[in-house]
Amino acid sequence: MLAPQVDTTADDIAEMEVRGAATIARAAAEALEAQARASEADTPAAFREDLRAAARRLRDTRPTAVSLPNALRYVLNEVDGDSVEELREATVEASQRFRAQLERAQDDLGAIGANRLRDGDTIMTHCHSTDALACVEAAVDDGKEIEAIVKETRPRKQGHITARQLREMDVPVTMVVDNAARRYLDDVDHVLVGADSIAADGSVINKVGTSILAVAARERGVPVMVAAQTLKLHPDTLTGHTVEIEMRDESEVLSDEERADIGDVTVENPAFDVTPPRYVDAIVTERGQFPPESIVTLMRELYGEGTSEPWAEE
Ligand code: RUB
Repeated sequence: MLAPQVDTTADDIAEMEVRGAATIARAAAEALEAQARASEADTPAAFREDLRAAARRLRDTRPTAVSLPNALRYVLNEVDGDSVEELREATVEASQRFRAQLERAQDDLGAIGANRLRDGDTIMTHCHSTDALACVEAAVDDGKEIEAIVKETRPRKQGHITARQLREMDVPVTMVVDNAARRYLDDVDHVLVGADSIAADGSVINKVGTSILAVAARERGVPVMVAAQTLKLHPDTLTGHTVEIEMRDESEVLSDEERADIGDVTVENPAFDVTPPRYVDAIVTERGQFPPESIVTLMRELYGEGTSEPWAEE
């Protein structure tokens, strides 16, 4: 039986009430803990099946951010024990350990990323990334003056969240519409974005619009820095799989009223895009910063040659 918190969390992720790769991972791990606590299974096999079913429900919400399956895998692979009570305890502990690691990784990544930012620098952001903002926060805590040009990020305008959080850090913010980015790149020292997934060849999968920004930044000579904890490394890409790009509802782009006015058009609404490694200067992780082409070494070290699907039905 699925715990109610699993259903609620899955709905929240699907509807983007909970969003952003790291936040989704944390919520998924919390939901597995809730499932373990609520499970009424009376045999270890039934308990494990409950947990797998919960993981499947969470896994099926959004396809692009690999932090979600990586979080589920981390917790499920640590669940060991001979009785339901032992399994329950192991799940709770694994979930809590995962969340503590996530927080530590973001702090460590922030400290490393802050070293790339100098006093007086201006950054340009796209979407909202907690990993990227951890770098700014660490730089500000070091006493550096940082300014930000924040892209609105259509269609969901996650730039507003970024702007609010930067203002909470007292960082001066200039908000621009996405199409104005190139005009302002000359005023910028770094493009700073997060990632939903990093592929084995160093490609960065992030909010749609990242790739066009990175291409424009390269043309203007502005370095592109991607803040992504190792939880964003996509192990399936080691064996040649590509990362699925989520297509979202048309209504995020055109309201019913606008559609009625325009007439019959096809709307495409990809949530993410792929930035090739040649447009990325550095991937900043909690384990150090890497040129994108060398990230595969770290990926192999952390994930081996392939991955399991511990949530699969038996
Ligand atoms: C969010 C997005 C963020 C990454 C990284 O997309 O693309 O840049 O998830 O975020 P959405 P974080 O709003 O569609 O979830 O650094 O917080 O993991």
